[in-house]
Amino acid sequence: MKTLPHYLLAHLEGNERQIELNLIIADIADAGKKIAHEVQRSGLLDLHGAAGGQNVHDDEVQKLDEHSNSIMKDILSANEHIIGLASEEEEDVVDVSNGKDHGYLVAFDPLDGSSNIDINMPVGTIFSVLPSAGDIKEDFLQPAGKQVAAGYVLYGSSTVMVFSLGNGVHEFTLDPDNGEFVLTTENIKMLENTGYIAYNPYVLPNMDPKKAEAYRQLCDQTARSMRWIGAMVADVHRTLFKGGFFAYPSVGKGGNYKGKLRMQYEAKPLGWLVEQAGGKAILDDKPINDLTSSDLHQKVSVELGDAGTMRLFESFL
Ligand code: P6P
Repeated sequence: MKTLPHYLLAHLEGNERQIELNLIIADIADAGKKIAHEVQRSGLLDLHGAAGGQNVHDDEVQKLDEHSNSIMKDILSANEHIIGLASEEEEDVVDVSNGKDHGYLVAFDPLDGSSNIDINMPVGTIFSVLPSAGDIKEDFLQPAGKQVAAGYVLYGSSTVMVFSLGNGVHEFTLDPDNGEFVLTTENIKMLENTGYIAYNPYVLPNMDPKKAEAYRQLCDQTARSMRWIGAMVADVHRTLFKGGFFAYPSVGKGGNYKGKLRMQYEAKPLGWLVEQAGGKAILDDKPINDLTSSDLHQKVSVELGDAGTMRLFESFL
């Protein structure tokens, strides 16, 4: 079976940019291995629970959020091709350009779904890679379609890394015996009109009534089971492999609806990845690829899924 280094070398295409991107993917894989090691032992190392503080979203930061964020920052800031970092756990961009006027930007959620940690449910690291000509703050806000790579590392019953460099979506599984990521699924293509429905039913009364009705009709018309893991990275992984629908709509009172999911390092990378696998993603009710971010920590609504299920859903809007 092909290891990740073997796969990356075999797909170099001989151009400089591919080499740089492959080195970034290799570093993210290394960070994922370190985070996986901590996640597996979190209950033994007193890494459960809150770190005592809030992030920019006023979410309570878990100890493992902080730890994972440090691992990602330490490894990625040492990569000569990366000039800027953005993280759910960092209020502002982290300039690691060292005077270079071009390179790549990596936005990441170091540990998505961290409220699952203490109950041993899946969590994951999500990443998005964008090109930059030096205006780091501005270049992070580029549309999803400008991403040159995106993916995640999912810490579940096994640790898997799923990503695309724009030429197909591939899954690598961490072999605990030798510490290598091994190619386990190449060119993932989403099954259509099948799979599970995933959204938090609690939000229905607090969302746009027309969209709530579309959610209800999708459930009634498809009569499919519902799954809600509480970690977007895990729900999207299941949707990639089984087909289906994942959503987190804007919610609020009195028509003042606001998104919950983070555009930069949840919705943009995972939505783009779903589209790379033949699915469809709508962020803030717009097609994903042309949508720029308003700010680094913008929150949006997300509806994504296999192409057939999304066609049916959109017919109800
Ligand atoms: P709720 C995790 O905090 C997250 O941002 C997504 O990964 C997940 O899908 C969602 O929030 C869960 O939200 O309201 O069901 O806890």
